[in-house]
Amino acid sequence: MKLVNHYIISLLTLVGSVTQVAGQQQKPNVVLIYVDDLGYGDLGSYGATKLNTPNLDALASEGIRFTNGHATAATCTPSRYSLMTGNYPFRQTGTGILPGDAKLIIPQDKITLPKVFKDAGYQTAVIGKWHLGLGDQVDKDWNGSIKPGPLEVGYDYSFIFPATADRVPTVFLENHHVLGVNKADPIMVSYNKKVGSEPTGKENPELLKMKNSLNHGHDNTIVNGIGRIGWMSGGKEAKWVDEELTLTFADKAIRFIQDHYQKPFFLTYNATEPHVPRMPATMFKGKSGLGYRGDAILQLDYTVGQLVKTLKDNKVYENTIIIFSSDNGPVLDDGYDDGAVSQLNGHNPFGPYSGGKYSAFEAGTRVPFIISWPKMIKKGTTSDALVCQVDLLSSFASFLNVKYPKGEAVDSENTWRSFMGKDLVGRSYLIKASGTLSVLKDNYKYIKAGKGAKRNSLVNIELGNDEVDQLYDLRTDKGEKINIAKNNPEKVNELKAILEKEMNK
Ligand code: NG6
Ligand code: CA
Repeated sequence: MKLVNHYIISLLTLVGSVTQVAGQQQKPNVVLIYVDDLGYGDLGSYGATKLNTPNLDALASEGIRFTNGHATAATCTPSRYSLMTGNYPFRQTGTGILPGDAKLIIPQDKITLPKVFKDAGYQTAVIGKWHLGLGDQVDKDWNGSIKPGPLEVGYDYSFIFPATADRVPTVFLENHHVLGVNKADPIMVSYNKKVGSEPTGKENPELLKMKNSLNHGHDNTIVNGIGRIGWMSGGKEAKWVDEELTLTFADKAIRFIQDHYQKPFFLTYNATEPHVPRMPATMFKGKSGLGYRGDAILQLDYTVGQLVKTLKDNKVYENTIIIFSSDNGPVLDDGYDDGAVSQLNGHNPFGPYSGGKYSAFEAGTRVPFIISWPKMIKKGTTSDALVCQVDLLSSFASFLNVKYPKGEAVDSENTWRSFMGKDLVGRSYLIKASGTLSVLKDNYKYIKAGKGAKRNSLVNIELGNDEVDQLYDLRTDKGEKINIAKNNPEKVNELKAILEKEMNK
């Protein structure tokens, strides 16, 4: 008997070690943490001194921190469109900031970032903000099955809100359905006219717990004491409470990891911080001393810590690639009186750059960009390589040996070696879209001449537009203050030609 037991024990040990070896050879998990409106200067690892972001700084010190990492646009929808499709947003019309009732803008028959992982056998999920439209038309029944959406473009599981936290409907969707739908209290949504009889910020400003800032929108239906963009009625049990948003998303993400860590997974975690309305959980309110914007960043940092802890607890951290970036640069007053300006206290979300969200200047699109993979990436690397979110698709396709048709994801370059810190140059050039288009190459920045407003005074941001062509040398002029186009016609022509070639592709 003893001998048999011994035999069984050795057999078990053997089986254990075999699975362990197999586990080590397993493809890495990938967690993409894609945040909303976080600026280049918002993290300690990028120079912030008035805010503590220990968990995000730890990611940077355990991996690689890019100083020249970009979104393709200075607002949400176009940047997310690029991340998902591998195409610049100007290749498809209708990729600007979407209303909350928009239809899906991601083609279902083309390669997407999650499809790359799915094709490679990964389990895929998206949790958090979506803002890429849902359904095949604007007019849809929010109380029924809503598709196409994330599940039709590559995700096996989704737990999202449709657009932005300041747009109705303020509800969660799990896969095809709104959570908490009650047929007796149907949800109605409109972006044209008021629906139902719920109070609006315009008619009942006395009901607001956070005021809209002067002359800004956000004065339609009030939900949870906050005026939103768009009108909504019904769905009393379905409406979220802003203070619970992130804790809900984090809980879903943690569960997803716990339930799927035994096989490779790709998790997109689309955090809503620090986008407006900034209304963090009670435990973060007032903690940063910088108003709710700062508190929201602390909440984000805490959540990232929870995700990392879950990976570590389940012993998959070492072989998980964590990618952290933001969809566009920072803005302080984006329409609510939330203390972002009055309690800034010397914090500088823009870093050394000009502009911000909505702007063609660097702060619009140059964002924190961190990749960690403890097993493979050298700790504490800083890279100045020109990298962009649009390249994740092609780079992972190449790494995972996934093929897709030639005419798809045309702007996505395989920059895997740069992402891994092995190549410090990156792309040869990058096109960026805000109101106008710009080209970044060898630290030269060309901004196409255009008629757009120079400044958005509501949000207090320079938009980077000018009637004349602009050229900046970012090595000596990060703030894009001295236009050297006139004295450098050859450089201007070179970058202009690149832009024209790309636009006619
Ligand atoms: C703007 C909103 C802003 C924000 C933005 C989209 C007003 C005055 N401003 O129109 O608050 O929602 O759209 O942000 O309503 S993004 O990060 O999703 O692109
Ligand atoms: Ca955004």
